[in-house]
Amino acid sequence: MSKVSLGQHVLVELYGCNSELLDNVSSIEQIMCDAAERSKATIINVSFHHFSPYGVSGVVVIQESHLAIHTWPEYGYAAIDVFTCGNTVDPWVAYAYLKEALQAESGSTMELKRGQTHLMTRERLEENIVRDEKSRKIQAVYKRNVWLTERDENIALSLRHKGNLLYSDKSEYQKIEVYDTYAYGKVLCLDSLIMCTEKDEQVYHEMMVHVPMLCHAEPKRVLIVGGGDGGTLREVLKHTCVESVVMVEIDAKVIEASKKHLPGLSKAFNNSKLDLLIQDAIKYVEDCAKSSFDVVIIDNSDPVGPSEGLFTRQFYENIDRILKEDGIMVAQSESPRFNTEVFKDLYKTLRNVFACDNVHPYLAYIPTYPTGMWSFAFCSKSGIHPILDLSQPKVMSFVQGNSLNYYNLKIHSAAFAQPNFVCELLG
Ligand code: SPD
Repeated sequence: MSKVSLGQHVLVELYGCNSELLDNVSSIEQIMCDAAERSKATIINVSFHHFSPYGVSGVVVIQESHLAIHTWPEYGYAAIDVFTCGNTVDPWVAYAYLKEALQAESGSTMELKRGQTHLMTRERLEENIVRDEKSRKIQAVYKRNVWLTERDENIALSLRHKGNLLYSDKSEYQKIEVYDTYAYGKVLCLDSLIMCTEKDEQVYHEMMVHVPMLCHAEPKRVLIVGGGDGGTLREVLKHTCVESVVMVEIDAKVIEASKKHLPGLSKAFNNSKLDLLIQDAIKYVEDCAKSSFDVVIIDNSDPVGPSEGLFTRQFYENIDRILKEDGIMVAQSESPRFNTEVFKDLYKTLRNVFACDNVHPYLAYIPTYPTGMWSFAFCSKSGIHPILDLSQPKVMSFVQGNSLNYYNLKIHSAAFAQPNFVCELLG
């Protein structure tokens, strides 16, 4: 008896693939769609995710079943399955193409016959009533469904993006990418971690800058550590009393990516008050003269890779030294919910350096950062209090004169209110 099946399911193992390709969600999506089309399948929908730190998973739903992939860039390995029904689609064409496109050194396959007809009996089911011929046709136009996912082992945040990366490069410090997402506009990622999105970057940058700048009597000289996207600089320059800004960013490619794709953030880079230094801020603050700045803003990335050294006691001792007597420093201090240990350690360090009473944590709500709850550390050298010493008329006139997205007088005070669990973390 000849054995006929409803479908062919080819399980594919590809070894020694190009790791960079395996970690690029847009390329993987494109290659999988090309494989489907070459094997004469009709694509219905696609859904692809990138995971941090690395790896891509995705599926191409075809009228004749599906193609799916899971990649392990760190092993150069891809697990793929090509499931086709009927006899118009050839899964072996897809296999040959995928092996070549992913630059696999070796591949192996296993074929399963799915739905063996001699083991089943066919029932007659009523067909759905269709009113016209048009509605019978399956739409050949599919919607790209590609996702950027930032996650650790327990929590993930995904943003759907338009498919092709706008910018993708590797510097000697990190991987830099810009995605175009549907909900949050363009997104800058460093080593697959979201740094800012066009839609909610104002929250971060306004809170990071206006809180210390408006607490200081007259900030004339400002230092920005990091901040390569330009958002912090843009906000600092809204304060007309500023005479000069030194910005020390380690990675010129972050600035390049922002200038190319995030004009709303990077528009202040050609301001004549700016002295832009591409160098390691740790070294810069070590060499910098005592009492050089009124305000220092630490706009660093998370404490992995190039930013690790910006969370140490030695670094903050230097910041303390280079601040003037009435100087103020603000540092982004991660999420108390997500980066709990880093948060606790950082505040311990800051309290040792600036004295406990001179360190004031404050919060803001940034949906695209892990947990949405983000914190900043306000540290003053001479004991300036961020609420008691604030000139309310000054804040109101600043807010009135600048069309801000998030910051205002009430937010300023409210931001320093701590939920109980944060108070506990801080001891
Ligand atoms: N996980 C997000 C940490 C963001 C810290 N800095 C962002 C830079 C924006 N200028």
